[in-house]
Amino acid sequence: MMDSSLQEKTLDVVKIREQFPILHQEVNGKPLVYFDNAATTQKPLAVINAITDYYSTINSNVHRGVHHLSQKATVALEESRHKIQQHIRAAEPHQVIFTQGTTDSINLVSIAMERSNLLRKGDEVLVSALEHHSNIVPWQILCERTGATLKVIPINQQGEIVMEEYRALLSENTRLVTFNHISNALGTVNPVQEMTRLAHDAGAWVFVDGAQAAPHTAIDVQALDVDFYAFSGHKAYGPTGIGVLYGKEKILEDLAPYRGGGEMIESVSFEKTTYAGLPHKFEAGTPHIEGAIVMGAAIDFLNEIGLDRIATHEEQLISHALKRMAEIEGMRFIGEARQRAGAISFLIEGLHPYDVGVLLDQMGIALRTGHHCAQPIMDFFDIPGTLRASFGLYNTTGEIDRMMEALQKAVSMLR
Ligand code: C6P
Repeated sequence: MMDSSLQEKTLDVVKIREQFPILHQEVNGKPLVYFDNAATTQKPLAVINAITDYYSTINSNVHRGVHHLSQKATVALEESRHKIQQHIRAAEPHQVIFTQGTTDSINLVSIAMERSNLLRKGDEVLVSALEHHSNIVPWQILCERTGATLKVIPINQQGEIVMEEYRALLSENTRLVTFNHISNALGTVNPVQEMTRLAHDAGAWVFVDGAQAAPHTAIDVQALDVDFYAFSGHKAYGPTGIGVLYGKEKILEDLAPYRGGGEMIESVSFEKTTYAGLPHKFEAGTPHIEGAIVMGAAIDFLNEIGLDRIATHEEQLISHALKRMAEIEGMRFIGEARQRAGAISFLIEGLHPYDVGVLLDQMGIALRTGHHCAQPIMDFFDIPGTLRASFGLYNTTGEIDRMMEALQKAVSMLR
């Protein structure tokens, strides 16, 4: 009998789930409930098949050969770049640089800024207290190496950025402000447009970590007016090992390259090497060709469903989950931002999150436990970690109800 809750209001989830073979398995004798989408999403057949298609039909190196396959692979890769450009509403395809993922995109900019001698003692980089380690450590290294100062934009008990304190931190010394679009640890959605406007008023650049936004919300880099925006393919139903850095054209043109090698040059001699234009200047070596092409297939998949519908469906999941989870005695939500998406972090009084996570796994439910690579957030709340349920477009309210049964069972076993 079909689970009636699968037929959700906004999306035909039954049909969508048919496209995700991995979801139709049992874990520990129970149907899998996958609530670890913030770590990585599962892949639809459109993506899985596109990988096979690439290797079965056009596998070849790109931008190098006159032969048929190389040209086909090159066209497919550039078409994918074009798709991504349109998807994030960038002005030009060459503002889309293929990287290994969000972490790589952040390192690219931080290293390129150092090489371009853009920071010196007295300069300041503002980073929000809501960040994943990937959006902290590269900037810390940049500050250590240049003598600049890293300053932290505080958050409140709801897990929201404190805007008055942010305004107060901005000054003529601020060179860069960085924060995520959506927090992986708490699900907070940050006011990107407003924060960017304030940073620009102070003359600073803005780097937005969009790793958790790409699967949940439409992105318009020009409306947001950010200087840089990064995301990963694997969190948005695409392959691992591929991601994107978007940057404003003039800024990217002026930045020094961060890796040297083939593909990123115009001409090489022992006396002087000149660099290729965008985007190739930042794409040294053979790229992750299959990943880049298949990321385009993932974008097609998302657009066929529609990000607005996905966002509405996921809002329904979050509000159903928050309502149901509040039934558990001792439930403590970590992060209760007014604007939230993607993830719910929580603790249950008297229980260690790891113990609960292990019991849930035994009942077929995949949640993440721990600090979620965001230790400063855990320090702020004075906790070692949380349990985190993070949702994707294929999840259902029925699955949330199953998680609830499992949580109740885990609580009665552990108490
Ligand atoms: N967060 C999570 O379970 P990479 O590994 O480069 O694709 O993404 C890193 C990253 C950067 N920023 C944010 C906001 C993220 O959420 C992540 C990855 C995963 O929350 C793995 S720790």
